[in-house]
Amino acid sequence: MAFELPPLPYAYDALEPTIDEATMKLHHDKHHQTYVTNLNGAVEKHPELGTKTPEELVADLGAIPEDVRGVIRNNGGGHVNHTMFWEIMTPGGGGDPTGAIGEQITTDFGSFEAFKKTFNETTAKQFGSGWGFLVFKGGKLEIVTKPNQDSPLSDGLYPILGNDVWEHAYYLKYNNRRPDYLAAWWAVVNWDEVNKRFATAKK
Ligand code: MN3
Repeated sequence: MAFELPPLPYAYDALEPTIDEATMKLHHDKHHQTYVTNLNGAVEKHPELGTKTPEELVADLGAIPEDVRGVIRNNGGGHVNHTMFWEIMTPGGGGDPTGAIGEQITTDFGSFEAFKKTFNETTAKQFGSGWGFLVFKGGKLEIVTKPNQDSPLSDGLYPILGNDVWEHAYYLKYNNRRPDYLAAWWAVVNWDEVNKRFATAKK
């Protein structure tokens, strides 16, 4: 197998009460596993793709053979997005953003509160399944939404953080209340990891 499901970096119940154990189990073990399985299925047809990282595959979809391009867009994207998602959360996370990302958020949005409001409102409006991402474009932070499992990497932009608004990410606990999930999610954000990703985005 070219690609493997990374283990969750904490226990399934570690993000309670923000994200419930049952959601984490299904989300990681079933949904993310399916993206990895389908990605491997596509790479089996074109073994040369297995020498690239999932990020490289998603960043250059034009270079992917046409017969598997859609599968890699969806499942390579799903793999990359979820791998980031587990890492940018942590038990005991949340609070105000620290370090360079904290300063940049204040510069570009005025305050953390204003940033959260814009991020939550923008992402709540994503029609159907998708993600809200924070990216760094032209020296400024920008919030973008993407449908399905599309990644900002495909636009040449590195996701600094992202929240999953597929119903599978929140429906068991929050039902149809996507804005409540978005508002609560900040309590588990791992700002150390987000700062590492911001440093990568600036390169
Ligand atoms: Mn998901």
